[in-house]
Amino acid sequence: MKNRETQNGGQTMLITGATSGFGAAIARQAAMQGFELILTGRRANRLQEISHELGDSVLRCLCFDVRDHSATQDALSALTEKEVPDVLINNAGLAVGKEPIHEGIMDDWNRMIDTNLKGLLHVTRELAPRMAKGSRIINIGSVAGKQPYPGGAVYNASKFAVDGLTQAMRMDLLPKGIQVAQVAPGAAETEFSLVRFKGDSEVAKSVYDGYIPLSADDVADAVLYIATRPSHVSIQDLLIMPAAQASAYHFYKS
Ligand code: NDP
Ligand code: 8X3
Repeated sequence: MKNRETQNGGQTMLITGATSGFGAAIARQAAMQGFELILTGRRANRLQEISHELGDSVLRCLCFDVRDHSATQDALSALTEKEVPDVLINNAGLAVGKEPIHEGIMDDWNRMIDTNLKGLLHVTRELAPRMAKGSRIINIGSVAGKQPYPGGAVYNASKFAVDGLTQAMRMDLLPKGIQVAQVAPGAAETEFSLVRFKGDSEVAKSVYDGYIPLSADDVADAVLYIATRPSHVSIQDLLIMPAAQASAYHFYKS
């Protein structure tokens, strides 16, 4: 297990899903704030691009699918003691489809459950035993993990699971001195809707018509706030919404 006093700056942050959206924005803001980064995702070209952009702040890029348990183990077990994160951001995730439950597609359901729930478990099981006292784990949940909405059933279930897991992980990791937080965003314009609607860019864009959604930077700012609190301060759950969104399904659109 890593045994190193944590201080702001010079800490290591590992981000899953760093190739776009929140993960890439977190990487950029964390680099600005002096973190050294381990960036992960499936798209090697994107990892290369962001690594090139962030230069010396990036210690290592790891290309693997969080759904694949043994690939996750192989990639993460290669980390040196210095590379074991002081801050782990469990961000990789997705929604696929928006059909009602009776029309749902099994392959879509498996992708969401295997990524959002099992992927988070695969990464956490590998890293938590090596993380030092004073480290933090920040899980990216969603308002969809606090309130369900029509057509969201399995995505909702996967994010309700993240909410429950975050609370339980916090209890289990308390004696190890590892803080566990959740950031639960509302609607944010990233590649999320493009993935959800399987590449249909018109439908994806229409999700954000008539209001100003969160940006990836808005969410990254909340994550960095949690990651940089003094070590005796634990932000446990942060719900961040666009001003035009009151709940998972109440929007004020003009
Ligand atoms: P993006 O689609 O822009 O980013 C998703 C990231 O997850 C990508 O870097 C992708 O990388 C990675 N990822 C997806 N599947 C896998 C996998 N099997 N293995 C490894 N990495 C994977 O979406 P967001 O940035 O918006 O989403 C990030 C997180 O935020 C997700 O957990 C999402 O559920 C959550 N969220 C999003 C909201 C929104 O409105 N945008 C609101 C609330 C929560 P790659 O494809 O290269 O593997
Ligand atoms: C993503 C937000 O409302 O599209 O978690 O489910 S929502």
